[in-house]
Amino acid sequence: MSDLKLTYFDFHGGRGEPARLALSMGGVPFEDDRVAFADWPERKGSMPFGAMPVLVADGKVLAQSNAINRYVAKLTGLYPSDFWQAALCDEAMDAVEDVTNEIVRTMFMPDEEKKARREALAEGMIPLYLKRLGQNLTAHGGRYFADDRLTIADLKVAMLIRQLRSGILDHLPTDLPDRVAPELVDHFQRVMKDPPSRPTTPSAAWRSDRQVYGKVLGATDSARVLSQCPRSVVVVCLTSAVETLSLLEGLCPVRLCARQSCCSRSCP
Ligand SMILES: N[C@@H](CCC(=O)N[C@@H](CS)C(=O)NCC(=O)O)C(=O)O
Repeated sequence: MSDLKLTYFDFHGGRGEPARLALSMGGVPFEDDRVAFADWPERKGSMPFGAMPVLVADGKVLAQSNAINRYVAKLTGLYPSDFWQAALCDEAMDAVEDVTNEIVRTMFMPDEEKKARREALAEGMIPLYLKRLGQNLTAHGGRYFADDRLTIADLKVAMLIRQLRSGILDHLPTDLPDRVAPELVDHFQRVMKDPPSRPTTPSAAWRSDRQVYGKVLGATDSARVLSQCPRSVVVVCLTSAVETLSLLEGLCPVRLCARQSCCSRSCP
């Protein structure tokens, strides 16, 4: 068995989570290297494309999330051997990447521009993609995206649905998946019920060296906010509370700052 290290941000979502879930579900041991947002600037330069996830297998480095997903899924039996079924799996994963790329593009936009762009996405591209993914799911029997069984594609689509419903993304209505593709919501709930696929929580190391302060902010681009924070303090946006609170589960008591404006270093 390869010696594996998977490096990704320390939260239970995004591009790194499907591979984490697949390895956990497959019982494949791996080093779960979680990067705190505050540490990202100093680690970015060491990543092949300046981004994560990155997998190191026996000292060899692999970047690009879907390449990692496919590799890990082959190791864990979550990738079809039939070429056509494998292509269906890839189709779903690439569709999720298209949506993710569009959302990520809005992350650092000024608020008004972000609002307009996200509202446009919520009217156009995202429902189009969700509907098509839902139709694909139905066309393949309604339970899985490919091969009549759980594959890495199911994990990746489920992560997108969870993110869209979580409320972490301002200006995207959280009921969008329920309205336009309820079959994807059922699918997400089924996938998440599988005990080994439950989301992982932040690592103990992350917990132990940070105090967490909740702060009521209008925006939820936590990567930007967190990257400005001193290591000992993490400021969390609480307006879009669902995902944030699940991230905080078991971490420590959340304290709300009295002031409403966005800051980091002046936090207690
Ligand atoms: N095409 C790449 C995109 C990777 C990517 O943009 N990752 C994000 C996290 S999901 C990242 O590292 N962002 C921080 C940065 O770009 O500085 C992939 O699929 O892995």
